[in-house]
Amino acid sequence: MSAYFWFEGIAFPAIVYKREIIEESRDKFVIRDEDTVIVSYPKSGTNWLIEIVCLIQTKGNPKWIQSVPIWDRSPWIETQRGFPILINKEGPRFMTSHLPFHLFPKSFFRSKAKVIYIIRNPRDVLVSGYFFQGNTNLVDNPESLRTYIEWFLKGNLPYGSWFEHTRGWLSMRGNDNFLLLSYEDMKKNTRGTIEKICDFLGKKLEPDELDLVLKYSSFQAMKENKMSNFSLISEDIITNGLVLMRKGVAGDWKNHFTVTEAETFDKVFQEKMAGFPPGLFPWK
Ligand code: PPS
Repeated sequence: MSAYFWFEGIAFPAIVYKREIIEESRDKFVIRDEDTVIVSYPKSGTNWLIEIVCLIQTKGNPKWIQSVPIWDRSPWIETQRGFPILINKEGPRFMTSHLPFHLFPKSFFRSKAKVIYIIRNPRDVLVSGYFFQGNTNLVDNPESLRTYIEWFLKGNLPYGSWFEHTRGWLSMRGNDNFLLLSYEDMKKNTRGTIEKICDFLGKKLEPDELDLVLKYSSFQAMKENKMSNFSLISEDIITNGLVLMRKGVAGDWKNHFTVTEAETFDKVFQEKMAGFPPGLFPWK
């Protein structure tokens, strides 16, 4: 039996999603001008970004990130848990979504709400997803990485095709309320990226506050924070001990792809991402 249901051509893991909520998120959920949304294709560094934005809001004070689970600090719009929290919340909201562009709340496109979209080398997204989802009931269990690569290239995975997701959201480039970040830049220059996020959100941090944001959002600090490392996730989702904080590096795909797999991937990437300026994707 498949672990998914399909909505408008996109697969959603049946264990955490409901068709009605996906539909309501798109058609009825009202995004307000003062809201901020982190959007990503899964395994792109979403939780790292959430942690950073939470710490920016508290000026580096770790109390919030150490006392409230990450999915309640920035609820996922389209989930059974996140949706009701958000519709009942007053004031500016901070939220997250993995939704592809065409399923995102329609109200966003009439609002001034801010979206931060984070991208990551899709080869690393793939490897991260393979090791993560293989330990959950979110996807059908792939028998090998090769099978998972096939699914990834066809878009037969939760939230659909990475290529479509990225193409869709990149059409927002150039809008004032859209900030594009990459996992690779965040790794290379974390401080600079945090400053960029502060500028976008209109926040000013003192240098010592910025140091605290860096300290508490580091891979090691997040790995040790049970509110952020997914160790509190419900047992019916986990099959084999779930690790969110796996390696936290750029380029791990090179340890896993064969030469042929890398060539096949490159070919599909070139075809599907044709037309974007060279240099937009900051990975090799
Ligand atoms: S999810 O489940 O889709 O929301 O996953 P997501 O948070 O998008 O991505 C998980 C990957 O992000 C890495 N990660 C980090 N890297 C560096 N520094 C920090 N602080 C950090 N936090 C999370 C995490 O390790 C996953 O990548 P892999 O390659 O699997 O290690």
